[in-house]
Amino acid sequence: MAIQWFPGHMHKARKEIAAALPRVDVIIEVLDARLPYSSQNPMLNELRGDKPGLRVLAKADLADPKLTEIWMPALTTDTIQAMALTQTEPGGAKPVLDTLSARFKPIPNALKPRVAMVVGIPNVGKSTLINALAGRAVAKTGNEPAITKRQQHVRISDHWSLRDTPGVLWPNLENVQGGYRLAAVGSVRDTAMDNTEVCLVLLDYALETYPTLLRNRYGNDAIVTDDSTRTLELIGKQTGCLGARGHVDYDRAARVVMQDFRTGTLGGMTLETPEMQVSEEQEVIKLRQMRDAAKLQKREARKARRKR
Ligand SMILES: Nc1nc2c(ncn2[C@@H]2O[C@H](COP(=O)(O)OP(=O)(O)O)[C@@H](O)[C@H]2O)c(=O)[nH]1
Ligand SMILES: [Mg+2]
Repeated sequence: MAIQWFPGHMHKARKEIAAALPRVDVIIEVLDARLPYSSQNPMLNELRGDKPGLRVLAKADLADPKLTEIWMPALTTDTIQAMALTQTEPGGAKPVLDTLSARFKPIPNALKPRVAMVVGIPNVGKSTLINALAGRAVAKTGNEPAITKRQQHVRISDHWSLRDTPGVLWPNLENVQGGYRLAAVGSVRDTAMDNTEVCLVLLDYALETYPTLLRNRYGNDAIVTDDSTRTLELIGKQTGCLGARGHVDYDRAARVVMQDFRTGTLGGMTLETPEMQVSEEQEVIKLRQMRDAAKLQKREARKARRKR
């Protein structure tokens, strides 16, 4: 399901969205309620200008409702409205249509309906939303970017139509910690990350933020709040993930924990807070500056060598 992004993909996706935007009245940006920050596309804010937008936090049923509340104002701007959705419930997408109708009065005697476009990273719930709004299965399945030459529109109400192909964008990959969280929810695949590593990052956070959810699932004795490796080992024993000579198979144990997390079996968890976003963004800026400084130094050294 997850796809890997290469510069060529990103360039193409960016060009497609930019080309479509002039004919779009509202951008519906689908985010993962568990990752309201890392599931954003780093380029979209620049592309959208002051075009009106809706930010839909999908998979709200898998997130922590308290944090979803906290995130709402942080995701809202003068032109962007935020809402949380559980699309697996019948009528789960209705608030989107209601908001579109409430926010944009119909144009009297309009010949054409207004157009909305759904965008977001892979696996976040775009197709589910498009199909729910259309009232039937219209969205192309799979995560391949659009290959249709002509944009197909579907009516979703008297005054609105929707592109039936979502704009597939890449997530925020510059922040390493965010990359692990995207892997934990299953939205990116990185061959350099193994299950155990991803799971330990998830467990570090969950042990600090949601220890009770872990205790409820795996038993009090399996949870060692200051040691995620030990906790994973105990969970492995607890759930029978054993390999040669009865040693815990960490990879299998990690899969069990991530499966429990992804399906919501552990309970609603949100992996990011607005404070984390601020501090991690500062970290990324610092790293960028260091990288630029190193590049400059190399260039100067090369110049100096050439002069000699
Ligand atoms: N639990 C839950 N699952 C959802 C929700 N929205 C979408 N999904 C599931 O997430 C997966 C990816 O959805 P899809 O619409 O194909 O994502 P896309 O790649 O962005 O088009 C599917 O298995 C959906 O059933 C939601 O609100 N809650
Ligand atoms: Mg899709």
